[in-house]
Formats: sequence, C-alpha cells, structure tokens
Amino acid sequence: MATAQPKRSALIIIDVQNDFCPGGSLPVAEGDQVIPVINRVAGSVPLVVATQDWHPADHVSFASRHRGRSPFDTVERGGLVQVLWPDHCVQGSAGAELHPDLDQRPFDLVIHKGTDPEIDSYSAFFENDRRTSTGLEYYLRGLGCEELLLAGLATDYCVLYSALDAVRLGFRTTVLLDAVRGVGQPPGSLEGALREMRAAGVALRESRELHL
Ligand code: VGL
Ligand code: ZN
Repeated sequence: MATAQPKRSALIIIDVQNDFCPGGSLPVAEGDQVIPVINRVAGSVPLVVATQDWHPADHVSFASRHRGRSPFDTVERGGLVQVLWPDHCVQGSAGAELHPDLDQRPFDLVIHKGTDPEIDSYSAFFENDRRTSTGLEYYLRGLGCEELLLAGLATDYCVLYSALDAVRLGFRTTVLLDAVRGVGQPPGSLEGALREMRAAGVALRESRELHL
C-alpha cells in the first residue's frame, strides 16, 4: 500500500537514553556525542522514529536477576544467548528518558522495546527471537518508506540488530558512522558489528556524505 505522498526515507534513532550516555548505568563511551549529529540529520528527513529501551525492573537481561552472575556474563535462555547487563532503562526511571539534549520536536513516533520481562529486544523491529514484531515494519511500510538511516546506541547491540533486520526486511539501510557509538564488550564486538553489517549489505556512511 502506498500513501498519496510517500515518505520514502526515515531516520531511526536507537536508544539515545540517559543510561547509555556518560553518567548512566550502562554508559557507552562518547554516547552523547551522537546527539548533535542526530539533531542535524533529523531536521532534513521526512520521517523520524526514535526507540527507547524500556525494561520492567525484573528484566531477564539484568545480571541482578541471576544469582552469582555479573554484568557482561552470558547465560542461555530458551536457546538464545543472553548477555547480562547492569540494570538499565527501567520503565519510568530517569535513566530511561531520552537524553535532554536530543531534539524531540521532529519525532513522528517513539517505540518502546524490551518490555517483556522474559525476552530481550535489541532490534527496533523484532524481539531477540527475531520473530515477535514491534510493529515498526508495518508503520514504515504503511507510510511508503523504503530507505532507512540508522543512528544511536549502541553500534554493537541495538544498532547492529536493527540494521540486520532492516536489510532482511528489504529496506535500503544506511548506518551513520558519526551518529553511532558502541559498547565494545566483549572486546572486538565493535569491529565485528561493522564487518557483519557491511557483509549483510548495510551501507556505512558519514552524515556529511548524505545528500539531504
Ligand atoms: C542496548 C544493551 C542492552 C542497546 C540495550 O541499546 O544497544 N544494549 N540493552
Ligand atoms: Zn536493554
């Protein structure tokens, strides 16, 4: 279905929340440095979607829920490897709020993900079973969107999973390298993520290379 005036491209802003920025509970180095780049790009794209990691206090991804485990350990849950994290982005907490410097005025939609206590959800499109939809695919397609720009946190987790799902769903997908930062845990995950995205057909570009 196409609308009368399709909004062919969208910016997807992943998890630019206080807990992922310096001072937060799961800080990404230089996480806040993506904000000015994102604010600039968001003003020139017809459709802007932001995601918020939005976990219940007893979420399965929190190391605190697993006796004897520490953040960055891994456990297996229902056939999926789950990295354990410090408590972060608890629903309604200050850490879960979008960073105050992020300009929310151009946002068309905000999606909450990771709300099921028993499964993590890195991708903006699917929970980590890669099947349970957030609905974002239908929203974008319904508005005639074919091309996605991805930005935000973290390169090696939520941006990676979102980008891989986006190409799998058939969107032309670009990750804006100056508008993402990574966790870098385990060591090498950042380089691995870039390699995986490139191999899957995700374009990796600096924002100044865009023709907006
Ligand atoms: C993320 C770890 C846990 C992310 C979310 O936004 O990349 N990483 N939850
Ligand atoms: Zn999370």
